[in-house]
Order: sequence, then structure tokens, then C-alpha cells
Amino acid sequence: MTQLFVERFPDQARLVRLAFFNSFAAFGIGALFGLIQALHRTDVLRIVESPTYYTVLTAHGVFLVITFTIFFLVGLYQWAVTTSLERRPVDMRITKAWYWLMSIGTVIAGITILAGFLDDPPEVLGSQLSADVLFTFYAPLQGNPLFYVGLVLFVVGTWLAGVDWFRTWWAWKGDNPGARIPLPTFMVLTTMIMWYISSIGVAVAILAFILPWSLGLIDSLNPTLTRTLFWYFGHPVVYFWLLPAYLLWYIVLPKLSGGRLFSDPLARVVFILFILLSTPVGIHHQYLDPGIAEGFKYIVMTNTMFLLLPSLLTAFTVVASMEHGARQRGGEGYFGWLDALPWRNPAFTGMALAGLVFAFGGFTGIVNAGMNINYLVHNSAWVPGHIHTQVGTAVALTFMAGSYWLIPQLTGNRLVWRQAALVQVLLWFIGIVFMTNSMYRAGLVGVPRRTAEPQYAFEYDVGVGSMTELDFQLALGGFLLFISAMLFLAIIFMTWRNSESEPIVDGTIPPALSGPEDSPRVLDNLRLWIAIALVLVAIAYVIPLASIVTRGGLFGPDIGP
Ligand code: HAS
Ligand code: CU
Repeated sequence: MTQLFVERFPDQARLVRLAFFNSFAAFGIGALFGLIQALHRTDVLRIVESPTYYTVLTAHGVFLVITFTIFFLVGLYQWAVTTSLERRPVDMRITKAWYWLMSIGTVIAGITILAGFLDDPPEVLGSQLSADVLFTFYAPLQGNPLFYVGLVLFVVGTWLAGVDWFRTWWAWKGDNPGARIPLPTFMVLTTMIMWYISSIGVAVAILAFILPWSLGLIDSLNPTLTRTLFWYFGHPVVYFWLLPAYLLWYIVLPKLSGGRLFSDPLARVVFILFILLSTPVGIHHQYLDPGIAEGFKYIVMTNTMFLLLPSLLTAFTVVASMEHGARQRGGEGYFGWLDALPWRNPAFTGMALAGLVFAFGGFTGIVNAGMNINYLVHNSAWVPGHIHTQVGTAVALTFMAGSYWLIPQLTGNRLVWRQAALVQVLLWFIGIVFMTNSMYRAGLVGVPRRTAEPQYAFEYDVGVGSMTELDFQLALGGFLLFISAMLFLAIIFMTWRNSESEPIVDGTIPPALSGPEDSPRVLDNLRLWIAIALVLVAIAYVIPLASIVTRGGLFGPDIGP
């Protein structure tokens, strides 16, 4: 039997390719805005009116962290469920429905943002067609209602995708009573449980408050409430970006390293910890917000520190799997085994470098999470530094590297230009090192984030250690990242069309060294984890939300006539 995904499930391969197509298109657009960002912030290019700096920043954020990442996720997860259960969806109409809902939502929200580039955007639904609201889109910033409508369709699409995967699993369970959930499917289901629990927050914020407010149906809202609901979702969403990368690190990276996953039970524990702890930490984005009692901020800080555990476990398991692979390939010594890893394989090297950058980003996350030290970095360029190491590299570079392995599985075509692909992942790594080094350092000396006028010393402060040097690193990094992004798109495009090549055959994933039978069955008891997660959410949020509403009112303070 052929192992190639596209031959076993041609219609599923087509769907995954479509999702990846949307993902990569958004990546190209978002990357262009990223370059413009870097040039603006370093004074090479000034963006003042139509679009404003905020239009560009919103487009950069939304296309990359919402469209690129989440379309990749749904494609990857469709692949993971289908291959690991050896099964097609129960009803392909649902599958098509979520794909189209997400696509239409993206187009609507995208048009609303891009309309901000017009000199005189048209009026739609009572306000100008634009949405300069950043990817966090909470009040007091207000966009055209269509922006929120697009977001809602997109999120409902992801919910439906989750239903689709759960149904495939239920059908499989009926045919395989008592069997353990295959690991890739386990990862998909646990990610989606986390997503359901957390995206309720943003759904309430939009549907009950922000959308009616932008439609003019209500005059005011309580900004602390909508911010808190946003961050209730805003932390878990970063793991919605990260967990597909983790899936690739656990499932594909060990194979690329030449070995097998070190421990399936540990991987399950990691994903369960994300269900439990991802949501009751959102307030760590609000340490500086008035209106939330310090004691609750302290609880959230403690939860956040526990939340390091699944990533530290991941560092251990993934590196142990790489070491196992290297030793299978003849690697020896304490560190000598590193040399035996397949560094010439761009899929491997990209993921390994992404992991390395993630370790640094994780450490800066620990800095952010400390309640007192957060006051130093919170509104500074340090935070975009953190964002670019995490979603911008740990996630994005893993997705790109993973694509070098996946696209051949999905098309049957061989990867073109392997050397160029290697250069591409290296360029990304070098670009991000320059760019984030500059952002972290600039943040520490007080350069603010999210501001249109970041100039400090464009003219007089020169030399090593100066602002000019930091700006130079930022512009250089941004430029290298852009070149790397374009190279990636070219390689993927050419591979997609490389149908004349000798088809590849190897799509197997070897079993873990320590398999699911080494762990208690309770790990697969998803209901139990959902129940505990809900209790933790209640502990972290019920009292803060109640006090925000009691003090400020559901729709804003009643300040009288
Ligand atoms: Fe964060 C702000 C805390 C992880 C994204 N974060 C943000 C924002 C974004 C973001 C987008 O507590 C800004 C939002 C905004 O616009 O305001 N973050 C954390 C913590 C973690 C963390 C504790 N963040 C992420 C991930 C993200 C992400 C993942 C995206 C994907 N973050 C914060 C806090 C703030 C924040 C505060 C608010 C800041 C403020 O004041 O506004 C942890 O999850 C990190 C844990 C990670 C580790 C690293 C483990 C190392 C591993 C590497 C293994 C190595 C390999 C390679 C595989 C402890 C797993 C080996 C290679 C060889 C060659 C051997
Ligand atoms: Cu967070």
C-alpha cells in the first residue's frame, strides 16, 4: 500500500492544499506589511495618511497572526486527523462549510482593513469602511461593523472544523472500541477543547458589546470588560498558533532526525496541561490595567509560571527525540551527536532553529509574566520582540519548514531547490536574530510599541550601542525576513508545479519509543480535563469579572445626566 497522503486521500489532500493556499497568500501579504513596518519605524519610509501607520500595523497583525497561522492550523489538523485515524470526514459537506466560512470571513475582514488604504473609503453600515484596530481589536478602538462580522464568520468556521474532527473521531471510536486515541488526533482534539473554552470570551465580547456598539445600537460599553474578555481569549490564542507547531515537533521532527518520538505519554500530558492552564492566565496581559485587584493578578502570575511546565517538558522530549535520532545515525558523545543531525535537510534545520529561537522567546515570556518586571517592559518594543520570536519564528518558521515536508506529501511532487530552501530557513533565523535583538534592547531603554512616531535619535545619536545601530538592525532584520518569506513562497509555488518529478513515497511516521500503552488510560478522558479546566477558569475569572461589571456596568458606567 502506498504511504503517500495524496494517493490515499486525494480529496482530503486537495482540501489541505486549499487551506495552505489561503495561509500562504495571507503570509505573503502580511510579510509585505511587515517590511513596511520595519521601514517606517526606522524612518526609511514615512506612512502618515491613507493608510495610516495603524492601518498597516493592523493588516500586518491580522493577516499574519490570524489568517496565516489559523489556516495553516486547519490544514495541518485535517491532515493529522485523516492520517492518524485512516479515515475521511463523516460528512464532507461540513468540511467544505467550515473552509468556506473561514474564507469568506477572511475576505470580508480583509477588505475592511485594506479599505483603509483608500483616500476616501466608502460608507458602509453607517460608518467609514476601515478597521485600524490592530489585531487585538478591543475598545476604545472601533472598526467598521463588517470587520467584526468577518471575524465572527472566521471563528465560527474554526468551531465547525472542530466539530468535524470530533465527529471523525467518534466514528472511529465506534469501530475501535477501547483503543487509545492516536497521538496526532489527541493533539487536535485537546487543542480544540482549549479553543472552545477560550474563544467563548472573544465571541461574547464581539457579539454582545463591540459589534452592537460599532453598529450604533448601543452608545457605550465598559472597556475594562471587553479588554478582559479579549485577554481571556488572547492568551490561549497564542497556543492556538503554537500547538500546531508542537504537533510538527512531536510527530514529524523526530522522524526527520532519523529516529522516533521519545515519549507518547509525555506528549499527552503536555497537551492536557495546555487545556488546563492556557485560559486562567489571560490577566497577565493586564498587570498594568486598573480595575483588577492585585490579588487576582498574583494568582494569574502563579498560574502562568505553572504554564511553563508543558513547554519545558516539550524542550526535554523533543530534544531527547532528536538525540535518539542522531544516535541512530551514528552520533556519539555528550554533544557530538548534534553533528550527526541532518542539517542539510531544510525541513529539519528550519524546525530545529525555530525551537532554538523559541527557547529565547520563552525566557522573555517569563520576564513578561513577572508582575513587577512586567511594568518595565509592558508598553515597550520588548513585547513585539517577544511576539516575533514566538509566533514570528517558533511558529512561522516551523510552519515553513514543515511545509517542505508536507507539500510533497500533499502533491506527490518532490521539493524543488533544496539548497535554496536551506538558505531560506537560515535567512529567517539570521533576520529574526537581528530584528528581535534590536526590539528587546530598544524596549529596555524605553522605546514604546504600537506608536506611529517612534523616532528617538534618527539624526544625532550614532555608533555602536546607539539608537541608530538598533534601527539599523531592525531594518536589516526586517529586510532579510522579507527576502526569506518571498523565497519560501517561490519554493512552495515551484514545488506545487513540479509534477514531472519522480514521485516521493515515504510518508510513514514511526511509532514512539514509549507508546500510549505506557500511560494510564485516564489521560484520554477528555471530559475530566474539560471539567477541571472550567473550575480553574472560574477561580481565575468569576470574581474579577463580577467586580468589573458591578463597578463599571455591563455597558459602561452610568454617569448620570
Ligand atoms: Fe507571550 C505577550 C508570557 C509564550 C505570543 N505573547 C505576548 C504577545 C504575544 C505573545 C503575541 O506574562 C503580545 C500581545 C499584545 O499585543 O499585547 N508568553 C508568555 C509566557 C509564555 C509565552 C510565560 N507568547 C508565547 C507564545 C506566543 C506568545 C508561544 C505565540 C506563539 N506573553 C507573556 C506575557 C505577555 C505576553 C506576560 C504580556 C506582555 C505585556 O506586558 O503586554 C510561555 O508559554 C513560554 C514558555 C516557553 C519556554 C521555552 C521552552 C523551550 C523549548 C525549546 C526546545 C528546543 C528545541 C530546539 C526543540 C519555557 C520548548 C533544540 C535545538 C537544538 C539544535 C538542540
Ligand atoms: Cu499571554
